[in-house]
Amino acid sequence: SLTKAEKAIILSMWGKISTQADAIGTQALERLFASYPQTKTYFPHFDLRPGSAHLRTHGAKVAAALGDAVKSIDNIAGALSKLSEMHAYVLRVDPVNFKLLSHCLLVTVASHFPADFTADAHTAWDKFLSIVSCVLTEKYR
Ligand code: ZNH
Repeated sequence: SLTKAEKAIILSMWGKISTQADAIGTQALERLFASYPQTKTYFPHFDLRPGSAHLRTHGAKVAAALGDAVKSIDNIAGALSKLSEMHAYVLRVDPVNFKLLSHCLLVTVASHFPADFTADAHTAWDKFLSIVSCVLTEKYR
């Protein structure tokens, strides 16, 4: 779990990220589909060209869910429980894909905030995103 110092890093960086969260979510998805095109198979009903309305709407939703997790950093499982059921029972996304999206989110945050993205910040974000991914995949059977 996250240390006090790691939580402080996430909270303080989210303060900056939140002003452009939609763009960051969208860019992370663009990286996901460009670098790992197999992930596109979950979105056959979307226009996945960079900057499409679908990408921007979905990017904003993913970012909002991360914001909910940040706001409830001591109870991420509680904050994302509905979303967890949806990913397990309805969407059935293979858990390997969460590592790919987490990586793309990490790279996107790093590219937007290079000065903040120290080794400690890298560790904190990596741990935070893996907790979020665990929560979203824990109901799979
Ligand atoms: Zn997911 C959906 C989040 C991952 C796929 N998602 C979704 C949503 C959200 C999310 C918020 C919306 C919901 C509603 O509407 O209610 N995700 C998320 C997060 C994450 C994720 C936070 C991590 C981090 N996903 C994921 C992955 C994948 C996915 C990895 C694959 C690849 N999702 C998905 C889909 C959907 C979703 C397919 C549906 C879409 C539509 O709209 O249709």
